[in-house]
Amino acid sequence: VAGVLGTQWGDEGKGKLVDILAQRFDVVARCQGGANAGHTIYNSEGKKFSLHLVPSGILNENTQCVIGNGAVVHLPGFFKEIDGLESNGVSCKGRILVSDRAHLLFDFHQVVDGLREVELGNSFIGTTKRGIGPCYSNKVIRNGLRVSDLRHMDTFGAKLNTLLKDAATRFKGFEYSSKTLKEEVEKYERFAERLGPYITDTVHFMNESILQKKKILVEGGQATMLDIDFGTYPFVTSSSPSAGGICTGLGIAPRTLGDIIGVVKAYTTRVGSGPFPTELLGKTGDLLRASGMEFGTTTGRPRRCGWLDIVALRYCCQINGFSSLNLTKLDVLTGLKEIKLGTSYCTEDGKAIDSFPADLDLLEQTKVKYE
Ligand code: 2SA
Ligand code: MG
Repeated sequence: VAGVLGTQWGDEGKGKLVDILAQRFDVVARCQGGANAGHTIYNSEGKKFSLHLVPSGILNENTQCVIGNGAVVHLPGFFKEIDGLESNGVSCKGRILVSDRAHLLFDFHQVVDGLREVELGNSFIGTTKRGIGPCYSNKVIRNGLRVSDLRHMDTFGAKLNTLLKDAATRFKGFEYSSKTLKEEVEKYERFAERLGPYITDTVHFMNESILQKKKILVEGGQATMLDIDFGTYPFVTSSSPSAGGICTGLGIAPRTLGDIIGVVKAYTTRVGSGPFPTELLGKTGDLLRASGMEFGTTTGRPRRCGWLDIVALRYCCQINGFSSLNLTKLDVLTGLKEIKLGTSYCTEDGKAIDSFPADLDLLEQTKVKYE
């Protein structure tokens, strides 16, 4: 089992690497996140594809794709993505397995995501508003619905009703009526039927594939600096995009893991709020954004740009134990007279900071030393 993981704040170019490597793998799997990921890839004919939940391996016709238990699945979006792929000649039938343990992400999660952001005012997180946080919240508080619940449509409505009522109690702006519930349940009855052939015990599938010596590639979404545990909390996503997430998100043992490749962009970008020690706010930042085409795949948002942060990268290497790094977008730096690397941090009064700080106040005041 090999993995491709993001080492910064996402958008390092993981999708492109996965697409290239997929030709040598039998299985490509997602272990975390949902449609907040955005992977832009071009096929051999130069056609552009923007993938969100479907693993990038889908463009390679011999690859089997898995959406693991650690991922969250928004079915309307999933089917839209599949329809888009199929209408562009990419066959998905029988090639995507969706874990029966994965949690379902509903439209209402997206609404709640937006309401939470408004409520946060100036300290908003800058989420993709894809409902990721609210869906994982339900998972962790243990009242979420999973793909396997689609096999029990008789109790589905009552469970969903609890979630909708909770949201209506919690948020003033949340509109809810028995009509919305009824429509939603009817929609999911249709989805249940359509998803049927995709639903799989992927834990069993993954472990059988390992026994059969199939080659498996795990495609990370987001990145370690957005990890719920290791990232710049609370300005993070709600899943584990680090190496540990491969095991928990697919149900495979640590000792089955082989090469873990960290993808690192030759400079740094970040979308959304939160600390970014090497951020460039002036002309150089604008230049990187323009020549690197740094706009979100999912939301189209302009990305914040800055120099490569070696302190954060070192921290990320400790957590993931990469066997190699894939340096991307080096060409974007073409023409710059000076290219800087942030190699150490210190406090405002010059005291060295040895490791990547958990404390956001400290991080905000951090001075970066460049080479
Ligand atoms: P969320 O929606 O709850 O996961 O947002 C929480 C934080 O995680 C960041 N995040 C991302 N950062 C970069 N790329 C992501 N995917 C898309 C892309 C983003 C887009 O590949 O371009 O299109 O805007 C991604 N997904 C989540 C997010 O910005 C918040 O900081
Ligand atoms: Mg991306």
